[in-house]
Amino acid sequence: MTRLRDPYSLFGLRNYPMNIALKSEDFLARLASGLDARGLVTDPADMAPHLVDWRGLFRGEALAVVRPRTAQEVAGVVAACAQAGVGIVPQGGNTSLAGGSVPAGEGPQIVLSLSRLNAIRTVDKVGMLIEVEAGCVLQTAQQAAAAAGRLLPVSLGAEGTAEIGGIISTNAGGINVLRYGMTRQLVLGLEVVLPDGTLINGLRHLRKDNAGYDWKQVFIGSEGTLGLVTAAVLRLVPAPRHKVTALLAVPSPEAALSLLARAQEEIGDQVSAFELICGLSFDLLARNCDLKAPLAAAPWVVLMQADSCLSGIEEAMESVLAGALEAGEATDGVVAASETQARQLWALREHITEAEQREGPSVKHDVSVPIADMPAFLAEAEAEVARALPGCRANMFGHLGDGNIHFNVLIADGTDKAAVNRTVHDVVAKYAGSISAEHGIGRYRAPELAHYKPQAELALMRRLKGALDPQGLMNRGKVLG
Ligand code: 2HG
Ligand code: ZN
Repeated sequence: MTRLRDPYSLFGLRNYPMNIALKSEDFLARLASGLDARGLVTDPADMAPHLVDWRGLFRGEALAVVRPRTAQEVAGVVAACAQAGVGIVPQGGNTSLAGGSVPAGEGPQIVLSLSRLNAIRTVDKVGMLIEVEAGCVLQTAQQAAAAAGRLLPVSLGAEGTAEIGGIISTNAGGINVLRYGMTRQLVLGLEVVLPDGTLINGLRHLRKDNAGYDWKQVFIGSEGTLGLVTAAVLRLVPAPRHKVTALLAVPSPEAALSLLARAQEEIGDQVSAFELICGLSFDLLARNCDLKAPLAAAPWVVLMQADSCLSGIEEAMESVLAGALEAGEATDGVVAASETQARQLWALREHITEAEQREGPSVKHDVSVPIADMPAFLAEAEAEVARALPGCRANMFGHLGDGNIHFNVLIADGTDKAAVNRTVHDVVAKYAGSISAEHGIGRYRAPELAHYKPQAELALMRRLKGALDPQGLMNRGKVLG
């Protein structure tokens, strides 16, 4: 085993006087005794990918990366950490955009990777649910549901890497929220490990369960700061057999909202995705990813999808598009004629993050405002960026149907990122919006949460944190800072 510095000399005893006698090697040996040979990683090269986020913006240190295979092993590791006063950073696919899954804060910590708990335990076609372990990759769970003729309706760009535990811990959003809701709406049951190592099995296969507090909600979206998700029961829906995808040039966000209203009136809740993308995103896609939209250049573009178990959805979409073109809500449009074409249209949307990353430094904002206020918000926030941050450009794209836009600012080297955040978030606050619609707070937005969240709500959050994690071991430095 690699010899490590003693965590207490490493991080200072002053703040963490819990178990003074404990030495890091004794502690790690104790962890190793309950795990198999691959369960404890201390080699710096093997640990390295777990200590940095995928964008290379957030880095941290850990005593070890611990990789248990079962919920019982997770509980044992957490209990040992609780006894030793060692912090725990839960980690799934490490796809966070908010630095939520790499170590931050002070004191000795381990990264607890859930990736080896990756079994799909049940796919229940009649009960329309799936029971799956936390480390299962979202796409693998989607494929298992599809093989049973069902849909697991969480869909997002990172689905080939993101794991179910992280999806639940961050209450992930994605492109299908408009129709199926956030992850929270899909969770029927959870198995969790509390910060003291208690394992709680709430994996009930029930649609209705009003017997007592719905405690699972506390662990959904709390970003691993209150406990660890080890397995879940998720709701499935019937897999739609007919799907229609359209890309439309629109003159403005106002026009896009009229188009959304038209689509919802004519197609109803079968509109499953409604994404708004600004012209700059297409410049970035062409320049950095060699991807081009099959449309005339436009200030804004809408990517819309509707799906249904019944036929007729294609005709309904065509009628919506004809109406939109006639009313001036759209100036150009294409409808995918095949699954391949639909994938090509979605590839444009899914590559924006990569195209933006390749362009240079950017500051991300994942904000929501009331849907009807989105046009005014976009105009005001863009004007404010131009006024307060000369040389910066707003790359705006996202889930208009959910009132959630990724208002990312491309910055010049040396720009004060905190000032960029404040410029955008002050406009969000003016519209009574949220500074995190779907990516979470993590480490990145913790100072902004402290600034914008009302004191009474922060106090309530601290009471919850104190009740469940009195030692402050879980995901230090995240959410509440
Ligand atoms: C998306 O909607 C993701 O594509 C990522 O939430 C957004 O890169 C981003 O800012
Ligand atoms: Zn998004």
